[in-house]
Amino acid sequence: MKKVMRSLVLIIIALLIIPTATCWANLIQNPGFELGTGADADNWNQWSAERLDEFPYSPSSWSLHSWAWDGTGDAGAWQGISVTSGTKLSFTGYIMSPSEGGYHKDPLAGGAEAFFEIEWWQGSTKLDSVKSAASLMGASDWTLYSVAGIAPEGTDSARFICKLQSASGSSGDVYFDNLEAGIIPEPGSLILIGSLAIGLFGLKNRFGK
Ligand SMILES: [Ca+2]
Repeated sequence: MKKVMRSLVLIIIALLIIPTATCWANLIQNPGFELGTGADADNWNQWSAERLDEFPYSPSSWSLHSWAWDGTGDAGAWQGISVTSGTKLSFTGYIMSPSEGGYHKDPLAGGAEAFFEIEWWQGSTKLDSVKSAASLMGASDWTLYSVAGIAPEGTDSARFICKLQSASGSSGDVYFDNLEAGIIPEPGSLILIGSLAIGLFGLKNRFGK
């Protein structure tokens, strides 16, 4: 009887954990730019950016490369998902700019700034956006950057963006890799999961005697 109850409790805990884990499934398709044809990465909309097999985030083969060249403007790549207002999203990933100099290897300079951004959209109208608090503005080894935000009223989609912002006099190369995005659960649902877990442990102790 004790064994049966223990198995039952473990099965219920497993069923509770499965939907929780789904909340943290990566919402980014092709998050490491490993899938694609030549310079084009599958699932991504790229502008002034290309998929390159130089400087990948080890141990992968490919990353996203963008460049700034004296006023070429913003560059990068984005992909979108459907969301409802009030949804809290997180978006993280690695950014690097080479220090050696040369073709595809110039450090960011002259105000060129690389970061992650989440944009909130309603149909074809951009409502708002939020960018990572920190950004990369010079040579740097692979570093983790993150951004999080809550979808405002009226949102029906969100865009995850790897962006290189530049202006007149900006230059340099930047690489993005190993991205991850997810829905941050509401505190209420975490309390509910915690209460259920405490209840189950109580049940286990009661039947385990
Ligand atoms: Ca990669």
